[in-house]
Amino acid sequence: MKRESACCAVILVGALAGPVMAGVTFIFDDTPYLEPGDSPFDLSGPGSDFFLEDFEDGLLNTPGLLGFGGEIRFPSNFTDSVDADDGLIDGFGLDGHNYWAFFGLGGPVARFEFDPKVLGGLPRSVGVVWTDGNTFATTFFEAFGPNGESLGVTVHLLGDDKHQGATDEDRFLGVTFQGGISAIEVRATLGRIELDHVQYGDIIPAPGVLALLGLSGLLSGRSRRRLA
Ligand SMILES: [Ca+2]
Ligand SMILES: [Ca+2]
Ligand SMILES: [Ca+2]
Ligand SMILES: [Ca+2]
Repeated sequence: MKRESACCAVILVGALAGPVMAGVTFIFDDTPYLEPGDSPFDLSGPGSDFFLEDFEDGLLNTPGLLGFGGEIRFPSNFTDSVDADDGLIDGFGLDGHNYWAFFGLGGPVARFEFDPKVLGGLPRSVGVVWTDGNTFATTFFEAFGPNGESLGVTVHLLGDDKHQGATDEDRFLGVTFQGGISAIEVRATLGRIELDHVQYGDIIPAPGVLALLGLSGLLSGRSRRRLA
């Protein structure tokens, strides 16, 4: 189901864990995300500038994306990729790849940052798919603005007791902000986190980047899509 961003701080399903910056919209769709078509964003339409990192090449390598707190998980009996990535929507993601955040002090933290020098600005729409975690964990999704300021946090109870690639509990976590998003984090209170389909686009030129690199050429790559 496609959804357009609203004008103000709204979370469609779930709960806000604190104040939300004006103009920020958090998006949580409490239905399974099984393929790119389940994204609320226009990932592949004409003029779309979205990038989609699905990790299926074994690399985190879409332009301007940096990952922290985990590593890529390759196909195994416990890998939990987005269902369609192995070529078949069959209720399992064992044969795909994802990003696996380790246990740390206070729980696992997966962080993705967006490089304005590479992107020519910052994405105004960002999402990620949660594919597995501890049954009893509380999960937090936080977004950060152009100066690293928190745009808000949402809290979710997502885990079930299946840890062998089942996909019916996979959920999209997203955010939009017209001022630009510099990073997102997914945290949990227990266990590990498996994530997939980091997606970002609707780039807004960052004034600081323009000043640094100059106007010429920065916007030339806006009409692009990458599936890496
Ligand atoms: Ca599958
Ligand atoms: Ca994948
Ligand atoms: Ca799953
Ligand atoms: Ca990749």
